[in-house]
Amino acid sequence: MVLLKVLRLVLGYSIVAISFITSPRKAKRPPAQQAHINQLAEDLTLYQFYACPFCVKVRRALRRLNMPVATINAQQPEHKAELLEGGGRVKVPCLKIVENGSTQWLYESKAIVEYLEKRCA
Ligand SMILES: N[C@@H](CCC(=O)N[C@@H](CS)C(=O)NCC(=O)O)C(=O)O
Repeated sequence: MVLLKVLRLVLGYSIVAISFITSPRKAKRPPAQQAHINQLAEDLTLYQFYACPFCVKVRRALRRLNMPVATINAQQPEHKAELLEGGGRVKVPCLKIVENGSTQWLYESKAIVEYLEKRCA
């Protein structure tokens, strides 16, 4: 059990390191367009674990799309509780979307990346 945890940590941090070295380029846009994306990003919060490979995938997409979405460490007890209460389970990545007064909790890295790409298109 402990060995599995250590292995998972080593793998997670290796992926973080590789991702850092191979960081994608940020999209470049005219200032007005970027301001629009920045505004869209204010409605979004990414609940994540730093060394989770699926979270790395979403963070890379955010960088590539140049979308400054706030990230929250879901390992901290108060944020873990928010995620459980709002989304229904402690699974990351999870994107909290606040739109027109309603809140949606989107799980699954693939669905999150697709949603972000659609919002930036
Ligand atoms: N298919 C999911 C996998 C996400 C996943 O397995 N996340 C792990 C952390 S790396 C987790 O939150 N596990 C807790 C759980 O599934 O309850 C995705 O692509 O987002």
